[in-house]
Amino acid sequence: MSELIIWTYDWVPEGPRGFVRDLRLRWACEEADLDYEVRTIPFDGRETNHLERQPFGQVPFLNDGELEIFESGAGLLHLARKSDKLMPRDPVGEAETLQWTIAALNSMEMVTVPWWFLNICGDENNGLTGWMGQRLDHIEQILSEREWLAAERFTVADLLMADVLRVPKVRAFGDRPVTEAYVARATDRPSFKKAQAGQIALFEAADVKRTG
Ligand SMILES: N[C@@H](CCC(=O)N[C@@H](CS)C(=O)NCC(=O)O)C(=O)O
Repeated sequence: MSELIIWTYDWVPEGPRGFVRDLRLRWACEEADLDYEVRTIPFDGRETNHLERQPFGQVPFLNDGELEIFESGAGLLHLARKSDKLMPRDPVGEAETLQWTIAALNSMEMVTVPWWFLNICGDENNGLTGWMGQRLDHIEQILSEREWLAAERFTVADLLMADVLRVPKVRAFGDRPVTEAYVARATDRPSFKKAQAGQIALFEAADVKRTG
């Protein structure tokens, strides 16, 4: 049995397949050659059926032996401590990786997710549009000067930033070729493809069970 267990829903509708955040943890384990299992909790009743494991009723969460951890960012940093493939061990490389990991969550995703949500709700005057454009312009500039965000190589910070930026509506928001190439570079990695295929296969198999 693997020590590392990644938890996700047992099924999701087609739309989010390939984007559910357990993919971040799968991708990290694939990058770092860490052995892991995926287990599921019921999608139906998700608001309350696992609050003792994820206080907001969301996924993913992670077990590492006796240790339990929720929030995909926390899970990623936990995994990054196990392998220098995800985070360098020198103080400068590590600090750069940490800062860009937090930036992906707290400067980028904290804008992209609310913007995306208003967008899919059909808000024609999405008040976050200017803010969203500024953030994406900044990252376009940063990426025009470097291939990867930290330590001059792929790290967990890129895994997270690319996962935030690869959302189709975010990708389609304006023409930013450098960011587009960055997302393509990251998602072209075999570890991403394997992680994504694994997630999609799980949810497809669940379709069969749901429909009998
Ligand atoms: N900040 C959380 C967000 C988790 C999250 O949004 N999970 C989605 C799936 S990708 C979810 O569980 N959505 C169901 C819900 O919010 O009810 C993390 O990064 O782990």
